[in-house]
Amino acid sequence: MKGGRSSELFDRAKRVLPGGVNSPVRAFRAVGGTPFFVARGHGSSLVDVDGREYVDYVCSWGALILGHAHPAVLAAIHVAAEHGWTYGAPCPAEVELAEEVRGRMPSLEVMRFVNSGTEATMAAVRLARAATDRDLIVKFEGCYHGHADGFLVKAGSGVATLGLPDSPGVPAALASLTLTAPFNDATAVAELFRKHAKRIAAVIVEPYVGNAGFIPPDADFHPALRALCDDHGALLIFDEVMTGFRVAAGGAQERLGIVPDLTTLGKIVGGGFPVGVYGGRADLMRRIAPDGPVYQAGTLSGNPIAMAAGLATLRETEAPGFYDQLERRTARLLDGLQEAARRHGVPMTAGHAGSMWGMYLVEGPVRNYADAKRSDTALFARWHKAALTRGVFLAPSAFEAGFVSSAHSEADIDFTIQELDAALGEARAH
Ligand code: KE4
Repeated sequence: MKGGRSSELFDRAKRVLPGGVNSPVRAFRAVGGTPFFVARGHGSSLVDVDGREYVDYVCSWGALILGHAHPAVLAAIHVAAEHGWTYGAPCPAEVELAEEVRGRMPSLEVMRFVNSGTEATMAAVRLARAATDRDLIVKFEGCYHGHADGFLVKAGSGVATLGLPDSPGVPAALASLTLTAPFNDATAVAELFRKHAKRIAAVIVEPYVGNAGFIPPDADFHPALRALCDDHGALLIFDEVMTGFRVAAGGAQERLGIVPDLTTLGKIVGGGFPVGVYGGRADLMRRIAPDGPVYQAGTLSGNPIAMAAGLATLRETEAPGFYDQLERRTARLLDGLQEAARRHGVPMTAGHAGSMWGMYLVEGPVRNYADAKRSDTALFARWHKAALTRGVFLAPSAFEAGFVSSAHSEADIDFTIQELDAALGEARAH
């Protein structure tokens, strides 16, 4: 966006924040232009400081499954805040939310709340290493599990968006403890187990990859990972920070019928407040201090405001037909986009699971990160910019997923298809 208050704010921001942002992908580096600064969000829309309105498909990177400022969440926060907002001592809300999570995802027999997805995956990996007395971790190219040192190896999300070769500052000794394989390639994982036998503590995976765009698993991929971990005494960690309560009421593990040993959650579980969760088999989680010796702690973990927001959010998603309607609207959106791409002669590979979706501007199939990188990122950047001028906010990267919330109406979907169609025509014409 040219000029206006966003530009002024961005100039000020760049003097005090790296790249003018508090998370790299927000800087629009991959799509160009100046990021808009948000004045307010309501339902499915964001309004920027210059008064422009956008239908929002970022939804705080998947956290806002109910959309912005949902009244039930707002009311819960208000009630909670009247009584203070952090105690540094146990409170009923953290027990209630933990029981709610376990009710939805029974594999989390025991869990611990933290303040971000990064903290959750850090702790889950530390626990896996302690429980197995092994050091190596397997992750998949293009998957992102937060910014802890060991995960910044062939990572997705902002690392992929900015084309960063991993990250300086991660000691080679630490990076060498992270092995990688292509997503959907169980043979490559079997080979890693063959070569590294009893040294692999865990395999950590985004069950549906959302940090390289949207890549669904082959039907036999996760069963193969489950079997390989069982055969080799390693733990299977489902990183459901994005897929949890998103792709199904019980997350990807419910949709796929896989029981991981440990699961990490974030985003939706806090209703847009800073909450992460790691949890799983009781025999593993009982190793966490103070029950056991594996240390992990956090000043604001389980605070009553975040717990109230998470609880109110999950309860709203239990409405009859909630997930079916989200999936139908998402499918309609993608059908519209694919039809538009066909008419404009633009190759597009699109997919979704529940209301998590993505599309690549390339002929399919897209089964892994190498395939995803064939996407026409220059055309995507032009499309993104044209979409913004038409009031549609897509993730500012070809390597991020999009999200539909329950606040996205049928009229929003119609508007989006119409405007993204026109925007794609514009982008292609250049
Ligand atoms: P946070 O530390 O950002 O709360 O969570 C890290 C994380 C872990 N695991 C998965 C599967 C994730 O998707 C994430 C965070 N997702 C990105 C969106 N691609 C966060 C957006 C950003 O970094 O600004």
